[in-house]
Amino acid sequence: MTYTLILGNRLYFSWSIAAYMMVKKFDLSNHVDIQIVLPKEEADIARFLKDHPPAKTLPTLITPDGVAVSDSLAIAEELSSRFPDAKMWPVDAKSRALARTVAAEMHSSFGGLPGLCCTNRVEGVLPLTPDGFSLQPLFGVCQVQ
Ligand SMILES: N[C@@H](CCC(=O)N[C@@H](CS)C(=O)NCC(=O)O)C(=O)O
Repeated sequence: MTYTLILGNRLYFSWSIAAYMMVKKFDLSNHVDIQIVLPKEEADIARFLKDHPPAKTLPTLITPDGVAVSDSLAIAEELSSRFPDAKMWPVDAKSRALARTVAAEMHSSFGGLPGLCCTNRVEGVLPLTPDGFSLQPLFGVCQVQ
């Protein structure tokens, strides 16, 4: 059973880097084929993905049963359900609850962050201003745990 993970260029596409790191960190490379979109296709990603509705963004995971999962948190949840041995979420219930909180918060609450701190692994990362985005309390709780 092979999954296909379609990614943008990992030098610039932060959402794609996140999905790529999931596959590497949890040792899923034997199950997940990585396909990188070519630069000439980056301008119209929705068109590139037209054969995989409802996907319109990268990363997109195509499951062996043909479902296009096209949101990085949904990809994380789907891989976690399908590969329980990988233990993508912490096993301990309290740690898992916190991990889910932080992942969901990061995913839904900081929409301006990618625009302010563009990912560019060629030229480097721009300075982060965590206070402006109230990231500090979130990270603080994680450090205490
Ligand atoms: N919520 C999505 C966001 C993904 C996203 O916005 N991807 C951008 C590239 S970094 C994209 O594919 N944009 C193409 C478009 O909007 O046409 C996720 O978590 O994966």
